[in-house]
Amino acid sequence: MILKADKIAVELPIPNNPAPNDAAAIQELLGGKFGEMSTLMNYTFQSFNFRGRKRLRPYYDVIASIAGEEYSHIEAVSYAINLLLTGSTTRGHDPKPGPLKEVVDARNTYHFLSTAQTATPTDSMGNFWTGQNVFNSGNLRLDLLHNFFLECGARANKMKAYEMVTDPCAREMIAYLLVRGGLHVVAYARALEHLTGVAVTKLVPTPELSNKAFPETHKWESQDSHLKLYTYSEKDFQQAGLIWNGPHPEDGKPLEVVFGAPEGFTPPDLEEEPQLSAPGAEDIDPDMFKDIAKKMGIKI
Ligand code: MN3
Repeated sequence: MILKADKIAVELPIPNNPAPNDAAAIQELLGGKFGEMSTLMNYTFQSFNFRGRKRLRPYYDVIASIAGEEYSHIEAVSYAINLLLTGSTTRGHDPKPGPLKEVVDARNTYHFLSTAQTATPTDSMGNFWTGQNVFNSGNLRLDLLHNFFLECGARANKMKAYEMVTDPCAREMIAYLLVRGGLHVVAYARALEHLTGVAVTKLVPTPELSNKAFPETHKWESQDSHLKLYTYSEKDFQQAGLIWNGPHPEDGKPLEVVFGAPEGFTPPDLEEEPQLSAPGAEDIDPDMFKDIAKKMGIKI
């Protein structure tokens, strides 16, 4: 089961300018083959489908813990896309001046035709994410090898996406994912080491460029975020610590399991976009909710 918080993992600065084509590029990190939807769904299915849990519990706990975190990553990428798209059309109800005309040449027209100027479950070319991106053979060694490869591929895409976009909103989000995805690379490398004795952490970092080359990662690393594996549960998945221990392969600092989730930040509020009929519901009176809340003793 999952417990949700109305928080976002990384505080995103408001973009300097709307940038619909930057948003289109960032879509690769959401719905691409190596995007966050893929990591989320790979580890989710692998944890649901895990056989031999009694004997191999620590591996299950690592995969299930990381699956929990990936939900917060699809959320972070989506919010960055939403913020980069905000302001790229003219707000208002009057269709005659063509409030959407500014975006007719935007690379991803789904952002405006199919949604309310918001994220889509697609890659950077507008291809919809597919379950064919999920690999779950059931063989622990194969699945962990796949996950290690997936996280390295994801890291490569994050690095390239960072190099395509210069807005602080996009870069802040990517840097956070580089740190956390970098930790997931190490986690699957450690799991493979425990399972086989092969020194997989010697392949870290792949690609070879260190996260330290990306300035926005520094504050996360100074808070030891690259060392902390969160279980996303107060009580469960504690055996992840039987695998997640020892020195970090890059800086030698001790790896640490944290029971629970990071505190997070309040998610940005997205303004209404009347030219996209979003959200509509014009005749909802906020006072109606106030009255109901008062009667029910709910704080709003
Ligand atoms: Mn991730």
